[in-house]
Amino acid sequence: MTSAPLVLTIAGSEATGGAGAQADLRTFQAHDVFGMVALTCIVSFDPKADWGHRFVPVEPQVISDQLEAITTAYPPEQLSTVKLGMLGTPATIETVAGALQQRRFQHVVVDPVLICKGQEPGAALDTDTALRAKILPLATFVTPNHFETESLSGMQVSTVEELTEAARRIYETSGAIVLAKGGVRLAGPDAVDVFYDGTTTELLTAPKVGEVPVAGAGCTLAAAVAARLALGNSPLEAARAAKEFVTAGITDRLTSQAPFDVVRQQAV
Ligand code: PXL
Repeated sequence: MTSAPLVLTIAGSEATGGAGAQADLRTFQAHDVFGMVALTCIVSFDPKADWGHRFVPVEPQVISDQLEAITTAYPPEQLSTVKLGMLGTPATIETVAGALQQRRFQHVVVDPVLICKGQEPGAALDTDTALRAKILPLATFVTPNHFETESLSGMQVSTVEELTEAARRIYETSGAIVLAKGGVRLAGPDAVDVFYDGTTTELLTAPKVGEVPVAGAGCTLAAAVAARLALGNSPLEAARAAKEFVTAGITDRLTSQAPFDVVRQQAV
């Protein structure tokens, strides 16, 4: 028997493997934690339509079934960390929130994926509302990107000072530790993310690797935070290590016939 920690991701499949559950599992493996997936949706890019998202949600009952199997197989003392990625519909959010209320996890790392190209704007708004109301209150750690940070904080963010203020606001409303990602969206030579846990504010900074966002970076960062927490790191240590991990993966990114590069996770 080995005692490698366990981590669950509740996330979607992105068929080409750049983002979603595939990126999460590779990240878990790179950290030598044992990963498992409850699949929420299947995204298939459409090369005939500018690589837009074709999005198919998994039936709520099937999501519940997966979570039942996982949480019954692995009791809380064995599986205490969960990462949430794309949920995609209000029905999925309802199902996942219900399951997380029944089975409490010590660490609930939420990547608050708010919009998915190819979804109806109306549906995305419903999803956004449901995510705020039902998932954020259950989060212990949240990793919003620039767009999500603006949306969740209700403020415009174009400087590191504003990103810091926005991270504090999200902490105040959610109670979750925040790692707000400026990424390539803020001007300047560095990709700056802000960590805030109610007392400590820390800027995590790395030189930008190009100016174009790389697919799977958000999934990988949140999954690396989850893996590190499962390994017993403090939230701040987890954030620092996750930033290094994703920066290395962006540097070593994979190109393809698709119009975006993807993060390539490397063993730590
Ligand atoms: O990176 C956000 C994301 C998360 N999960 C899935 C996705 C995407 C973006 O394409 O497809 C399944």
